[in-house]
Amino acid sequence: TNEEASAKAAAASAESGAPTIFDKIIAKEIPSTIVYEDDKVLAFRDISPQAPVHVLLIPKLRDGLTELGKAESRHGEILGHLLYVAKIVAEKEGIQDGFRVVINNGQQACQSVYHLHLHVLGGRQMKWPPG
Ligand code: IU
Repeated sequence: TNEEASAKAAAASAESGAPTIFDKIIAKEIPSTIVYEDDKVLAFRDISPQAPVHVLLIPKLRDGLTELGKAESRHGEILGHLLYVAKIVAEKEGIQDGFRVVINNGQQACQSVYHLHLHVLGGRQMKWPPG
C-alpha cells in the first residue's frame, strides 16, 4: 500500500541520520502554529489533524532519538519532560479530562518523520483499539 511504501522510504532515510522537516520547524524556517515552547521542547499543531486537537511535541535536540526505540539511559530526562509537557499541552488545549498520547515507532507503526515526536490528541471520543 501507499502507507507501507512511504513508511519504508522514511525508515530508510532515517538510517542515514539525515535531518528531518522538524529541524526546519524548530529553526522556524517553516512556519508552524506553536502551542508551547521552552528551551528543550516544542509543541505545534499537526498539519494533518486527526482530531480537533492534534499537537506534535518534540525535543529540540534530536540527540539520536530518531525513534523511541533508540532511547538510551541518558535520554531519561528529556523523555520524562516530554510526557510532563504533554500534560501541560492537554491543559492548555482544554482537553485535560480526555486525551491520548501516541508515539508511532518504526515502519510497522507508520512512523513517517524520524525525529521523536509525541502526538497529543483530543477533543473527540477516542476509539480503542487504534488503527
Ligand atoms: P508519524 O507518527 O511519524 O506518522 O507522524 C508524523 C506527523 O507529522 C504526521 O501526523 C504529519 O501530519 C505531521 N507533519 C506535520 O505536522 N508537518 C509536516 O510538515 C510533516 C508532517 I512532513
